[in-house]
Amino acid sequence: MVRVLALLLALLAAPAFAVGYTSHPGYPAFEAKMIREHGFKAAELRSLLGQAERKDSILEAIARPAEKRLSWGEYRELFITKARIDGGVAFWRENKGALADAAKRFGVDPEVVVAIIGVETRYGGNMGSYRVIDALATLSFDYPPRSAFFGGELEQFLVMAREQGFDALQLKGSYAGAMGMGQFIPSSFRAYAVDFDGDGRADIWNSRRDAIGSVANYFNRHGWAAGAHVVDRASTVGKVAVGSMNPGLEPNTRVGDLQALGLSPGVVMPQDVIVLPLMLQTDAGPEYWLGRHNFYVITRYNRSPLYAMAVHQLSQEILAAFRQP
Ligand SMILES: [Ca+2]
Repeated sequence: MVRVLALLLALLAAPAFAVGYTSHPGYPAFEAKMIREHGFKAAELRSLLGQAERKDSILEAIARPAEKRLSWGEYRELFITKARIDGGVAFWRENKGALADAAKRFGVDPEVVVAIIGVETRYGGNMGSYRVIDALATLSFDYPPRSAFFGGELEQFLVMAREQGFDALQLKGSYAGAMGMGQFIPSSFRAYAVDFDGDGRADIWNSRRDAIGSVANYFNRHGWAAGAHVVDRASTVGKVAVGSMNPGLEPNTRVGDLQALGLSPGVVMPQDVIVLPLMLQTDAGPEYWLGRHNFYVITRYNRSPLYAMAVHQLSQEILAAFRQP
């Protein structure tokens, strides 16, 4: 029996069982591009992609993201919890220096950086268990609706691993190839990740200082205005023009024109400020909100109004709890 088990284990461990992507019909074009544009060697690419595995659970997950399944009320319950608020206060206390340095250098409020890391990975507690190469290869080669996007991310990933001296077969991330405490996809890593602890590379998995600096830099580069309003509650004044609610992610409506849509701002705002009118569903009925420029900036991280609302509200809860003696 022991001998049979040992044989089984040896068979399971044998590389002959790895699926690999080098025989996929889409592989030759990818290989040619990596050689032509980035100077990779064919043998090196075949070794890497030959060890990448198709994961059906990734194909299932990509088809039903939380932002599309849940109402605002349900989404809010997932992220605005006592555990996540307490976790944010603890993370802030433990990383006070790094958060203060990032706020100073990048002009981004610390509570927003903390909330992003909290929503993305529970402060680094859940950074994803897929090998990034499996996630990106599966989505590049076996998910036609987004193969162009994920093919680009696979390309960026291999370049990134080479640049930073990471082992491309070891790095872990989400089912969509998002990495580290702030869940950067490879193109975002290359554009925005920073080495904020000065050890020579941006390690957003293991260095909290690097993760904090990288999220703050991302917000800085997308135009975060420190201390400015993010989103304010609106009240209804008559019948709401439902067809004009949630018109995208960018503010598009003058405050002066809100009344014609059946809304009135919950705070004093000049008539010519441009806002994003939002209607978000909860069990108790719809909530109405007015997104500002900073709300739009949060959606540059994840293009969903529910996500931006959750990050903002979590940031405010953490800030309030952090300030309590
Ligand atoms: Ca570093």
